[in-house]
This record gives sequence, C-alpha cells and structure tokens, in this order.
Amino acid sequence: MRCHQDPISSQRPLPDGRRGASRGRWGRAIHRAAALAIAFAIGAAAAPGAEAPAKKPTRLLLDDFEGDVARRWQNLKPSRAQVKRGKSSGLWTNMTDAVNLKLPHDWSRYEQWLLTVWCYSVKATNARFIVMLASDTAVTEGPDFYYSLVTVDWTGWKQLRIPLREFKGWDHPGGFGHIEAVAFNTSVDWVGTQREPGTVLYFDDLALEAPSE
Ligand SMILES: [Ca+2]
Ligand SMILES: [Ca+2]
Repeated sequence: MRCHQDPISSQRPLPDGRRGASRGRWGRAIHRAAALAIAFAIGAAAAPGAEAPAKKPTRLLLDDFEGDVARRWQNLKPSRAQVKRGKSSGLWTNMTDAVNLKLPHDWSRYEQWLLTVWCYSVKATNARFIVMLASDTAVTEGPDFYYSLVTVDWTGWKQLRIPLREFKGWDHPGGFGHIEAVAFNTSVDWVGTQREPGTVLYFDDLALEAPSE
C-alpha cells in the first residue's frame, strides 16, 4: 500500500533540483530537527530552577572598606593588618567619631533587617561606642539619631548583628527612610559611651541583612 503523498511537494523541485523522490529524506530531516527543537524547548523549560521565581536579595553591602576608605570615612584608615574580606579593612585607633556619609539614605524597606559589621578588636578594653544612624529633624535643635551601644569586651573578629528595630532613638529621629550617615561614635557620652586608651578596632563589610528564615 502506498503512503499518501502531498501532491504539491511531490511535484515541486527540491532545492537540489531533484523531485519528490527524496522528500522522505528531507521530511525525516525536518522532522528530526523539529523534534530536537521541541525536546530542547521542553528540556529547557524543565531545567531545575528555570521557572523558579527570582530570589529576593537578602543582603545590601553598604561598605566593604576597600579602595579609598579615607575618602568615604572620616577618622578611619585603610589597613591590611586585619582583613575579614577582600584586601583591606577600616582601622579605628583613637575612638574619634568615624563617620560615613556616602551611603544609601532610604532604608525604609529594610526596617525588619539587621545592620551587620565585622569588627576585629586587638584588646578587650571595655570601651563603649555607639553605632549611630544619623537621622536629624528640625523638631529639635540638636542632632537626632538612632543608636546601639557596643562594649568592646572581646578580642579577634566578631560580627555585630543589630536588628534595626532594636536601635534606640535619641530625641526625634526622622525614620529609616532618612538615614544621613553611619558612624562609630564616642562623643555622645550621655548615652553611655566611654573611651578607653589602647582600644584598636578594625571594621570590615558593613551591610544590611535580611533576618534568617
Ligand atoms: Ca574589606
Ligand atoms: Ca534636630
């Protein structure tokens, strides 16, 4: 029994001048190509993760203490003596307020996140400094800010992990949508800061991180 033949393709010359006699070979090649394309498409669609929704970022690096550290930070020097990540950290030797103004200012979407920073302490001096988030408003004449007090009671590397919601507010801070600067501060002694000679700290990888699930 003869197979049904497409009357058009059987009469039309094939690209190499032959007639429908070799249509079978062409047809098979085309079918093979089509089948391969479909299989590839199915394979791609079924590849692990191909259809998974894009992962939400869980970390925002604020400063890696690389490059021109002294340009971004008042009173911190770049150092290679103690480094958590990359090639350098920020050295704080005299506890004079270290301030970084070159950061994103709107943190409103991160209110449930943590501020994290690696900190290497040479000596546990029990000095106290605050991590300060400047957020000034005109409600008060003086500076308004958020703060978290840190006691230098460790040696070596330690990661400070402070939920933003646990920062205390001094006077009338303007909210996390209005963060002007991050500072390591000892001059606002009315919140309990205490300088101690011999306190040497290295900071690395300042970031905002989503709480772990
Ligand atoms: Ca670094
Ligand atoms: Ca003010």
